[in-house]
Amino acid sequence: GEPADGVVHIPGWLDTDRQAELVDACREWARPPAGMRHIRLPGGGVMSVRTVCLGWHWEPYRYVREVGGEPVKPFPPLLTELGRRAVTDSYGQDGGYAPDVALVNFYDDTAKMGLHQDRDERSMAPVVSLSLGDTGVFRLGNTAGRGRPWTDLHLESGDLLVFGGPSRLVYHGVTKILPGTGPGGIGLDGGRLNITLRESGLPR
Ligand code: MD3
Ligand code: FE
Repeated sequence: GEPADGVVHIPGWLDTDRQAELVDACREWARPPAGMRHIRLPGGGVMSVRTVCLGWHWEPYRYVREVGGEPVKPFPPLLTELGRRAVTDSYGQDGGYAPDVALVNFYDDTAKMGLHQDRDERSMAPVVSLSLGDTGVFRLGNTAGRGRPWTDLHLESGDLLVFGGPSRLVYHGVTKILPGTGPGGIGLDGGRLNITLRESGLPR
C-alpha cells in the first residue's frame, strides 16, 4: 500500500526463512569490534535503541568510517541485493539503487525513537526499512515539522517500508514496541530489529 506520496508498505515482504537469515546476520554484525551500542546525542543523552552500522557509522550529524577507534564493518552484498529488490518491488525499477550504509536498530520493550528527519545523507535516494521481531508502532509525520498530521502504522516482522521522492524528508519515529508480538522460528526471543538501507552520497 501507499500510505503517503512515495511511501510504499509491503507487509510480509520477507518470508520466515529470510527473516531468520537476517536475524542471524544481525547477531553477527552486533558483535564487537564496532558492534551494537547506544549512540550518544550531542546534548549528552543516549538513544534508547541500540545500533550497529555497516559501511559507514552514523553519528549526529555525519557519517564516519570508525566507531570507538575501530573500523566500521563492511556493507554486505546481501543487503545491496535486498535493497535493489525492495526498490524494484516498490517503484517498478531499481533506479540504480546502490546503498552503502545500513543502520541496524534494536528496540527492547521500552525503546522508542522520537520524531526526526534523516538528513545526514547527501543522496536523496530512497531509504529501505526491514522489520524483524516484535511489532513497532511507526509514526509517519509530515515534512513541515514534528506536529500533526501524522499516521501511525504497525510495522510487523517481515514488513518492507520504502521512503522515496517527496517522502524522503518526512518526520518519522517509533512511539512504542508491542512486546510478545513477534513470530517464533526466526531466532529472535524478544524485541524488534529494524534494518535501514541508505545511500550516503559520500565517496567510495
Ligand atoms: C522515512 N528507524 O533509523 S524505519 C532510522 O523503525 C529510523 O528503526 C525507524 O527512523 C526504525 O532513522 C524507522 C522507517 C524509516 C527509516 C528511515 C526513513 C522511515 C524513513 C528516512 C526517511 C524517511
Ligand atoms: Fe529515521
